[in-house]
Amino acid sequence: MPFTIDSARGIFPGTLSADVVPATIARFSQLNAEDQLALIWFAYLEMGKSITVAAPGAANMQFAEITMNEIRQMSFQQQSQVMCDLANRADTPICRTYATWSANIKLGFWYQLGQWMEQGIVAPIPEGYKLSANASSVLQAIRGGDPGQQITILRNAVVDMGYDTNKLGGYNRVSEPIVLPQDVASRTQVKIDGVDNQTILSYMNNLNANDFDALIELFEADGALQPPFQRPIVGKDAVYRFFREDCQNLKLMPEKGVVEPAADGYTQIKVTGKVQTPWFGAGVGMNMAWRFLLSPSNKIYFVAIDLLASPKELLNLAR
Ligand code: 45D
Repeated sequence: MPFTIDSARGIFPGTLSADVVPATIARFSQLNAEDQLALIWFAYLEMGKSITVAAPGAANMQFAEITMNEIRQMSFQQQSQVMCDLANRADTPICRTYATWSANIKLGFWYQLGQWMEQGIVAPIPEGYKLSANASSVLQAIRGGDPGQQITILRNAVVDMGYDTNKLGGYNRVSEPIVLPQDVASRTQVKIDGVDNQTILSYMNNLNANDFDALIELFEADGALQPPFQRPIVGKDAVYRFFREDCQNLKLMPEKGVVEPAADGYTQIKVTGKVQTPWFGAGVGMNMAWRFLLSPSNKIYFVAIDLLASPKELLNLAR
């Protein structure tokens, strides 16, 4: 084996990812809970002026419903406490429940809370709340990101809240219902300038069609996928679960790429283009790169998905 997952992570080292995302999240997590909540509220309001977030479907909200209703019945003071607990990653029943939810359920939960805050059903951020100097400077950093970077910062902030899953012990993961794959006749096929490798094209087309059964067969048994700003997810079972839990209804719009031979019959392929999330649809096109390492049997041994630092990076296909 010429590669390990660890060495594969280093292919196309010149790829510049959006450092603003982890840097901002690190600073955000140092703030106190009140500042965190107020900051997200202000960031969310500002973003809402230029992009609209789609309401989650009822089927996706059913798992958060019991908790949502519980919160709805509480006094303002109790509601504020729940939100602070989530930001503090406290050990409470609600923080434990929250920890079992997939990213999209967590986002749907906050989406609903945000609506209720606007409607006066849930405790608002106190009128005239003044962010600390540090929090203002984190908000300023968020403003400096492009829309794709901004929504990724918000998403990561939400995903990090609640009780630590590592401390939960065994638990049942809760995610949205699985949608059926799109029927074959109505699928669109991507075209990638510079790439005609079938595995790569099938990867994009199957993910776009929510066809996770076909998609996972493109991977080596010990293959891995590295989502933006995360550690690799290793092995077919774990990657398959990730696809089903976190990757429905994405729209991948790859544009161009480069194919190069690597050691011992492996092939490295870098593709750049845009990705849309169902939360914002065509309103936000995230600038992305995929860095694939294919085995000699043309299966995916490794793929890293990066959120790019700037649109200029879409043109960077250098090795
Ligand atoms: O705390 O090839 C309030 C993979 C205030 C798969 C609030 C992929 C208080 C393989 C406003 C109420 C998945 C890796 C909070 C590709 C408070 C693959 C609420 C990539 C929290 C391409 C805030 C996919 C709210 C990608 C409601 C890159 C915030 C997907 C809502 C990226 C924020 C998806 C939302 C992203 C953010 C989605 C809805 C970045 C959604 C972001």
